[in-house]
Amino acid sequence: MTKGSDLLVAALENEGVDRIFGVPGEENLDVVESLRQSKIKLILTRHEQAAAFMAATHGRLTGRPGVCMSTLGPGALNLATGAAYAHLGAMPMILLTGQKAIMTAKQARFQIVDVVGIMRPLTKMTRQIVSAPSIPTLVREAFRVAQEERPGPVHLELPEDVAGEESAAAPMVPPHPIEIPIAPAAALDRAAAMILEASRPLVMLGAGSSRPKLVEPLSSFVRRTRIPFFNTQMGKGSVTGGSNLYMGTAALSEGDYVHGAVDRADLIVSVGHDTIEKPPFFMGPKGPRVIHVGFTPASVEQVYFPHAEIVGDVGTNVMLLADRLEGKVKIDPAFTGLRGQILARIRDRADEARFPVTPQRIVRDVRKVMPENGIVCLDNGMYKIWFARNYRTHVANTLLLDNALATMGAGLPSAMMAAILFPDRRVMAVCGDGGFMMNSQELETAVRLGLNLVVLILEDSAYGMIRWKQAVDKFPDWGLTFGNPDFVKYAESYGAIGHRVERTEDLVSVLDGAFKEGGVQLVTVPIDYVENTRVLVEELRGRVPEIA
Ligand SMILES: Cc1ncc(C[n+]2csc(CCOP(=O)(O)OP(=O)(O)O)c2C)c(N)n1
Ligand SMILES: [Mg+2]
Repeated sequence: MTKGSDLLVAALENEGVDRIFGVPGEENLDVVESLRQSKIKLILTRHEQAAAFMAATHGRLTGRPGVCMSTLGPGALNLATGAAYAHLGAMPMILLTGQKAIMTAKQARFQIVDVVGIMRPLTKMTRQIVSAPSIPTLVREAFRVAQEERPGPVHLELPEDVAGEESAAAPMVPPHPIEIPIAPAAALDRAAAMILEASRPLVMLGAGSSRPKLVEPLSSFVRRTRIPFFNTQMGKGSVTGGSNLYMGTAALSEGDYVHGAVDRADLIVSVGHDTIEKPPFFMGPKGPRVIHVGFTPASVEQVYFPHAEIVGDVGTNVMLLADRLEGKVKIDPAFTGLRGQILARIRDRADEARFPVTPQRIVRDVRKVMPENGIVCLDNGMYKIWFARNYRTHVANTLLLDNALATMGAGLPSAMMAAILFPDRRVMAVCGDGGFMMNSQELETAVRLGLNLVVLILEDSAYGMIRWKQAVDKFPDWGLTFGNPDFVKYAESYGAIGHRVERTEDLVSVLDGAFKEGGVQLVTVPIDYVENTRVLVEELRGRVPEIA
C-alpha cells in the first residue's frame, strides 16, 4: 500500500523533477513528508510568488516544466501572478496547491477559495485531484500539456485527504519523446517564392525563437539564407547578435532606429512571434508582406495578420525553407547598408561619464563584465527598454526579460533560477529600486542556497517608468517617488555583500569585483533618467524618414 502524496512524488520523479520551489502549508504536510523520503529537493522561498517565478524560469531555460508548490487559499493566490507570467510568457510550469479535505468539511469554509477556478484563465489546464489512484495519469497529462507547444503552466490541486489516502500502488505512465509535425511542401514552396520575389526581406526572431532547442537551426537558417534579421525583446539572442546580419532589436513598436529597416522591408519572415509581446512593429493595410513561421498558427490581431504561414516544428521547417533559398536570395545592398547607421545610433553616448549614470552607460558597463554566456535577468522598469535596445546578445537566453506579463518582481527570482541551473556562468539581476523591493526578501533564499549572483539596483527613488510616461503625457510630476532603505546595509542584514557605486568610472570594477568575490552581491547605483525623454521622445520623434 502507498498513499496519495507518495504517488504524487513518485510521479514527479518519473518526470525527472529534481526540485520543487515553494512555501508549504499544513495541507501539504503529507507531500512534504513524501518529498523528505524522495530524491527531490524542496527549495523554500520567502514568498510563493518568487517560487512561481523560479519554476517558470526553470521551464523557460530548460524546456522542462519547473514545479512550485503552495498551500490552499492565501498561498495559492500568491502563486497567481507567477501562473500568469508563465502563461503569457509560454513557460512550462506545474503549480501544485493544497486544499482542505474534500470528503469532510471539519473547518467549514475556513481559508477556502475556488483555486481551480482562479487558475482557469491563468493556466493551460487546472484540475482538482479527487482520488489517489488517478495521480500518475493526471501528473503525466499535466506535464504533457505544460510542455507541448505553446508551453505554459498547469495547475493541480491536491486536497489533504486525497494526499493522505491509502491506495494500492498505481503504475507510473512513462513519458516518451514527441516529434512535432512539419509544414506541407506546398506551404514551404509558397513562402520560398514570396521571399525570392522580395528585394528587401527581413527575418524577425520573436519570443518563440528563444525555445531551448532552436539555437542551432535558427542560426543556420540566417547563415545559409543571408537574410538580415532583427529580434523582438523576447527573441533576443536566439541567433548570434554579433553576426553581420543583425539589424537591431525592436524595443519600441515604432519610430526607433531599427524601424528604419523594418519600415523599408517589403517582406518580413516572422519566426516564433507571439503576440503577447508588445508589438515589435505595427502591420497596417500598406506595409510589408508577412510570413508567420511558428509552432502554432498566428493569432490574428489588429496589428498582426500574416499573409502566409509555415506551421509546425520551427527548427525543421526553417531548415526546409533554407534548402529552397540558399544562394538564391537577392537583397538590395542599400537595404543591408542601413545596418551600420542603425547600430551606430544605438552605440551613441555609451561612454557618457556623467554621474548619476546614464542608462546607455549602464548597459555598456554591464556588457563589459558579462562574458558571452553570462545571463542578465531584468526586472520591469524603464531600464528594460534600454537593455532590450542597446545590450548586444551573442548566445540564446542570455538576456532574460519579460515583455509578456511585464510584471515587476521577477528579476531577482529569475536570476536565482539561472544561477542554480548554470553555476559556472556569471548571472546578474538588474532591478529598479521599485521592482527589487517587490521580492527582495528572496535575498535570504539566495544566501541560504549559497548562490553566486550579482544584483544591480538602479536607484531613482521612483517608479521611474510611470513617472516618465506621466511627463511624456504632459501630466505634472506627482505621486510616483518614494524613499529607499540603505541598500548596502539591507544586503548585509541578509548576509549578502553590499556595494554603492559613487563614481561612474567605478561601475565596471565594482561589478567585476563582485563577481570575482562570489556569493550574493548587491550593487546599487544611482541612475540619471534624463536620457529617457532626450532619446526616446525628442530624438526619435519623426526620425524614421531621416535615415538615408
Ligand atoms: C507588479 C507590477 N506593478 C506595477 C507595474 C507597472 N509598472 C511598470 S514599470 C513600473 C515602475 C518600475 O519602477 P522601478 O522598478 O523603480 O524601475 P524604474 O522604472 O524606476 O527604473 C511600474 C509601477 C508592473 N509592471 N508590475
Ligand atoms: Mg526606480
